[in-house]
Amino acid sequence: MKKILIVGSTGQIGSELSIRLRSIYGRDNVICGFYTPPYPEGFFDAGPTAEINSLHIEQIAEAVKKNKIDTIYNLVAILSATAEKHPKLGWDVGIGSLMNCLDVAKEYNCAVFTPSSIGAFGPNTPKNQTPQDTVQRPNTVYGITKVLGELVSDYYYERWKVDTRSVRFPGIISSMTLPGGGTTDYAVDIYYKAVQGEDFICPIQAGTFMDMMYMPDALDAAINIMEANPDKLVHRNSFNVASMSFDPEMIYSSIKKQYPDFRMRYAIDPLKQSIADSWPNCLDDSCAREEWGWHPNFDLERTTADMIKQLKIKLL
Ligand code: AKB
Repeated sequence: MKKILIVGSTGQIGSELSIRLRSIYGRDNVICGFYTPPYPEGFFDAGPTAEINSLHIEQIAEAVKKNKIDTIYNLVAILSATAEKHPKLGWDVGIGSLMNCLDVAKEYNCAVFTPSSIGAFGPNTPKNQTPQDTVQRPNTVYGITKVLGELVSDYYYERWKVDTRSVRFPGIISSMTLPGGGTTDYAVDIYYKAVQGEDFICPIQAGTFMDMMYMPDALDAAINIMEANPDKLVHRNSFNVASMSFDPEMIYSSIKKQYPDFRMRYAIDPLKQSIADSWPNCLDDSCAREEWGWHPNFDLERTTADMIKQLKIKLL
């Protein structure tokens, strides 16, 4: 049975990953590191927690030692659009947390998952069916931290046999905790507006395609890569994973089937648009499928149906 520490467990991914991991490995075998509020409802009653500022390595080490942790999920990051506004913060948080987790993992013999992103690609990368191994010259701070994360994670594996593994997440759509500061956030915000009966102002231009994924598939990816048979892994940091690619018009049409009066207008955010333009349209995830059996379950229509169902429970 694994003993897991999630560093940054209160954000969009962590708040749902913690629930899923506890359902698999047991409530007391998953320690949720928290630092920045707000905390998800019922957070402190749901299982063991540890206050961890991931920029303080001794706090990570203490939690690992005390709880005999063997696997660290490092989910701390400043997302793409916010990192462009505050580049030093984006760098310090992304790289600081990564290096601290890797060094603690090296000392205490832990496996480490640190998500990469479609943001690890840049304007010179092939846009369609982006290969697993290709040009990675991102022009955002977030993207640079993700490329460095991939390289240094592979380095810790090659040099010190730290069991590092990762996936390149697309934009993640979910209903429990809002993302913050990402370029793909519009694909979450649009559902909230539809369910709340408000118009949606879209910051991303029609015709801009990006990969997206519904949270249950993202959780499967994060858990299954850590469970994969290491002998089958040709790659480690980091795997392309994909489930759907759409532009704003496609998600709008999908929602309009359930809310025919829902209206969307455009007010393009130049920063987010330039980031989106530098990212791929859709990734080729065949290596993840071959090496550890990755397969998604949610397409756009299934995602829309479930998001609307969940948000009605949450908001109405
Ligand atoms: C962002 O938009 O910054 C993130 C990502 C794709 O990594 N959601």
